[in-house]
Amino acid sequence: MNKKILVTGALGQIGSELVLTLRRKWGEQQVIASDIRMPPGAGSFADGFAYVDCTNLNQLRDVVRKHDIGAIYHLAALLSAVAEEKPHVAWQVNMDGLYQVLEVAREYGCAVFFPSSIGVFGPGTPRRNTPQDTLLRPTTMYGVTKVAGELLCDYYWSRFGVDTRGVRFPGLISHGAPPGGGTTDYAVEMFHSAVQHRRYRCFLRGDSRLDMMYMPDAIKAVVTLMATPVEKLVHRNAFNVTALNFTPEELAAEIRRHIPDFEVEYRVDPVRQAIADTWPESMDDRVARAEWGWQPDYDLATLTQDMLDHLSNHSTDRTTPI
Ligand code: NAD
Ligand code: AKB
Repeated sequence: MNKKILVTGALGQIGSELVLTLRRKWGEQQVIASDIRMPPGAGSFADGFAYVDCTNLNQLRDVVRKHDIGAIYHLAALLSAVAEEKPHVAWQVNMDGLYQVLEVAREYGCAVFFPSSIGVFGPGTPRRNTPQDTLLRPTTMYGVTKVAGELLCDYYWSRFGVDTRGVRFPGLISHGAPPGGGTTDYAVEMFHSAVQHRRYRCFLRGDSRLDMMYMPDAIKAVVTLMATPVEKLVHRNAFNVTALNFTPEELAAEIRRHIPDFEVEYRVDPVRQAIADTWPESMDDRVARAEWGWQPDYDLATLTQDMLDHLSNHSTDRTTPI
């Protein structure tokens, strides 16, 4: 590969792991990480890092021209809970940002990866076995920007031939960079709190079942989809992908198999609970499996074991005990 890759929002939960994988695959010099935060200290992120605000067309153009970028993995966004707190900012970052990225991709012939979300679904969508092609009427600003984003990516492909691709991720669980303010963040927090404090105060009801995925599977999905020959893709920008689903009570029970005295208190946040209540319990991802061979590796038991192994070995206190 001669042309380089640009990752926007690269210091976030997904980007901080995706950049490392892409650099291992394509070479250190081939991947430019960018964000509106600066990377902490020296290290692999500080090399090959560019400050890029995705809402700034000139900054995007400059970095794409300077580094001869051939593909943009556009991860910069506000997540569901933060987007409900700041809907105007969410529109600017999630919609204006994507629009500028697509414009630059059109001008410079770049491919684009755009991560959509289970946030595209709403109260009218079937919550179990949620189909690939179904009603998309979300009730959150996050969901509105994700539905519009999927459509905009489709449009740039059909109208301008920009090679846009994307998936609808469920909640992602990882032990690296902390999640950025979503509804499914409870699952990540629960692991950290279990290891550090043996107790956790959960902001969702104990029986709130949601689709989830471990980060290594999410990274595998991105890399596999982007490597798929274009003629195999029909859906392009909005593939349902999932790996597992569980409730907070079920996750706590699985953690208790390793930490028997772990306790959870449920104190519901009505805003995030209302969001969770409109999201799928289990998506149907057969289209992704058929079109590009999607297949997750982790189930709840293997994810839990791996998370606890990592967190026990590198304990950092980033959570507040109840
Ligand atoms: P995150 O919140 O952890 O990271 C987002 C990054 O974007 C942050 O580092 C932030 O500094 C940066 N950013 C914010 N505004 C910016 C701007 N104007 N210009 C450039 N950078 C900016 O998010 P994430 O979890 O890594 O998610 C990445 C993408 O994947 C988002 O589009 C998100 O909606 C999507 N997604 C994530 C999940 C999940 O569970 N993490 C699930 C579904 C979809
Ligand atoms: C969020 O909760 O906002 C994200 C997502 C599922 O899109 N984790």
